Amino acid sequence: MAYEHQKIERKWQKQWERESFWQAKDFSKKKKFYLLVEFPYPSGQGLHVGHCRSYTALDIVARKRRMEGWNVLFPMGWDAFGLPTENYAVKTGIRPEKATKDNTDNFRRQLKGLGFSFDWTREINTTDPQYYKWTQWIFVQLFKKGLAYKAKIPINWCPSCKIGLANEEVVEGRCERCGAKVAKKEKEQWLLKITKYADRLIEGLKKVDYPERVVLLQKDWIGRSEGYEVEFPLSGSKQSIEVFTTRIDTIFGATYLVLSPEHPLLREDVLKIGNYAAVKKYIERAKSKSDLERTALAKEKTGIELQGVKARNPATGKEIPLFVADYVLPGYGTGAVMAVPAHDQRDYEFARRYGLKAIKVIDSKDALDVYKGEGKLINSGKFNGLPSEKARQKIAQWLKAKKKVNYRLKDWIFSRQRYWGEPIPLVFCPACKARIEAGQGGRLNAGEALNPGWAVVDEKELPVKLPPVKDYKPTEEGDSPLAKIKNWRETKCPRCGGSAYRETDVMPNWAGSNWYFLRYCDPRNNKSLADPKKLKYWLAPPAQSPQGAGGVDWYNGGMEHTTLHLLYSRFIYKFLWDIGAVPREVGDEPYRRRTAHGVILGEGGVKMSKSKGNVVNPEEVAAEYGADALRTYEMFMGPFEQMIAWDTNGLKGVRRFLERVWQLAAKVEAGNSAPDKILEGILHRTIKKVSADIEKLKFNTAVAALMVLSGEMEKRRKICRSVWEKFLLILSPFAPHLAEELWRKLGKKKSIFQEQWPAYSERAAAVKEIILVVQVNGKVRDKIKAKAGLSKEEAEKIALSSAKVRKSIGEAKVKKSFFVPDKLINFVV
Ligand code: ANZ
Ligand code: ZN
Repeated sequence: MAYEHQKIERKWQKQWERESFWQAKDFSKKKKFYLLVEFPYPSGQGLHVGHCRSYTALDIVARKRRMEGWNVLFPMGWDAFGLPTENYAVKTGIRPEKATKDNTDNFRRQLKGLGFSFDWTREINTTDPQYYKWTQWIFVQLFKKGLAYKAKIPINWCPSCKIGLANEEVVEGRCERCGAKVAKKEKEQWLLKITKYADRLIEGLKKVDYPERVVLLQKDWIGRSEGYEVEFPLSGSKQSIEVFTTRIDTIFGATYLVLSPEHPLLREDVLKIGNYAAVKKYIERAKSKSDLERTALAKEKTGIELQGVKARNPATGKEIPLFVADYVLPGYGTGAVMAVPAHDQRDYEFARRYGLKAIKVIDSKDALDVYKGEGKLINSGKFNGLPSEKARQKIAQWLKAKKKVNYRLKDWIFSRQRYWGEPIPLVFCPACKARIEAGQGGRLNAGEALNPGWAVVDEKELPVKLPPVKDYKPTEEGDSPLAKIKNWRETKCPRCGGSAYRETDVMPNWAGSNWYFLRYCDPRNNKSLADPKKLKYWLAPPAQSPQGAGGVDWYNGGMEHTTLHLLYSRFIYKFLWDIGAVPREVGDEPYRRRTAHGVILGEGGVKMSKSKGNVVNPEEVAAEYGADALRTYEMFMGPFEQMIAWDTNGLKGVRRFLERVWQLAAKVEAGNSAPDKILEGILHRTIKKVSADIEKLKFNTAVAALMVLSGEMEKRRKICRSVWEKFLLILSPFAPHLAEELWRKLGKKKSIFQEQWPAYSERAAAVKEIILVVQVNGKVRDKIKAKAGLSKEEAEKIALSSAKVRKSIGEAKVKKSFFVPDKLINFVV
């Protein structure tokens, strides 16, 4: 009988769904386990093989956990707000709601066709008003606590499309659609004070189980840096320049100062700069460069001296020149640096180019141009001889410098001037603003005090729904198309009842994915974002959690989301925990364990892309080779965490493996017979390996072990039933449909997924019998069962104990013997 994957797969998918096998049960007495995969953006292209890698991996864990007796939550939903759908609407006029519905229908059908065991009763969609009501509610809480504020900041602006661009729409400094050079434009934006949580976001990393590289990425992104702020007085002026430095121990080597082009002292010519016109021109040019272009180490450093202005180094008392240079950024520290060319690479390059002096102030054994390390001070007056650490304290004390902690992390820009996002639920009232500014505003919450005139929409009026529009294009000034809908924009002030208008910005992509894992715990709640009792059930730390961390038990996703998404959602979660929207007992970290899978590249190792025509469509693969073959292949293709190229030959090999498993069924003995001890030994070692490998994400070696076991079974005429059953059980998470079909062929009434995950026996696993072939002068004389791992001497002894062998040797003398471990011994006589 042929292995007809299509028939089998459809059949079991329907039956599993009918029997609601994968439904998670709130408050079940069983131990709970919450497994989460990053929910997809439902693009028009449909499912990608990369999605399948993540989903198959945790589907395997989910199936195994259920068989181990856990109550498993393994949900799925849609992160459906975003640019592609919106741009499609701009181009075609097709409503984003319609496109989203079509795309999610397609994704759901595709996912079901691959046999993932998601609990579809908990499906969520971030664009559903019943969902984004709570995304807005979270924003309202942030505002009330003073964690949201409006500020003018530069955005990427395409002067030709007249549209603000997201970072991903800027390709090499140009607009992704029209190719025009992107400019910076100042625009009012809402920001969230994630920086207030910076220390806790670092601290919390100690509690969780993340891969080392992810922990480093999180820390890097936050970029905590301890240093000092030091003042450099300007000669002949009362003004001074404040710099931020982590190396105040090098201050005797500071031979010039550098200001960022955006430094407030340069905005107008308050310093009476001799060449102000040239300086101004330089500043203008810097505006068109990105931060990355400005700070890249490889880039040539440019700058211009401020003529007629000098500063005094407070340590040496000497006059030093001032420069403006774009390698100094405005948003970091004080936007000004003391340059130490002997000990800082960028300063060194700049100094060499402009012929500036370098003074070595840290002793180093090597004669380097730039020594970046620490050491004993030289050329530093009374501080000579002190080690860097000590010198920093002493010099700071002497100069009365302020200790300062800086973060690379910036506040999070939380508005977009677009349509397809959650409307920001705020209203602006000019009358209230005037009253507040005159000190007659009455009682204000922290957000109202911080943003005079702005107030939150009454919570009873949430969600603020997206109104239908005719034209999805932003306005000429780059405002959201919502700004064009007068009767939506104009409203009543929630504080005074006067005429006011709504915020027309919407939230960024990340808003809905910040907290979605909470909603899965209670997806239809219309009284709160989720019932605290359910949150407690699903997120409470298990007894064996070492640091008491709770949250999602295991979260897998792409490496590309281990910086921003992880950071943003950890921040929002901590905030929700602080205000009590999440129960205390759960702890303030949302994900107890995080893992990340590698990207799948196209055949030959190039990136998969539509333009290269090398995109593999999982649905087509499943139709031709089977969902089970696709799943098993994606687990077998290589180490889970590594980038790996698609290889159709590999896929075909896995398909052949499954076909051979299918054929093996014919050899299974009808009744229970005494087990073949050697095969049983291999089986138990396989159970042990597969069980452990799944937990360690070593899916490729787990599949390899299954292949070895099936190869052993192939060698036999008959397969003992008990061995076969256990083999099917451990194969079932990988190739669920095939395993279920073969299981039922054994006459089983219950599904294989209602069985228990097999335990392995150390004793059985230890039995490693072999057949020792004994030859005399190359002729086989006997085959003896023996323990594996014999030494040559032991093998000789066993061989010579055989009567057949002794007879064949007779009176002759053994000249020498050859030994192949675990296989053969040959006597030469
Ligand atoms: C003098 C010095 C000597 C420095 C030396 C470094 C090494 P992190 O560690 O990233 O915090 N810096 C300060 N503000 C800057 C800005 N706005 N743009 C560019 N660079 C800036 O880096 C802190 C160091 O980066 C500071 O310490 C300052 O240079 C520079 F041997 O001061 B340092
Ligand atoms: Zn008002």
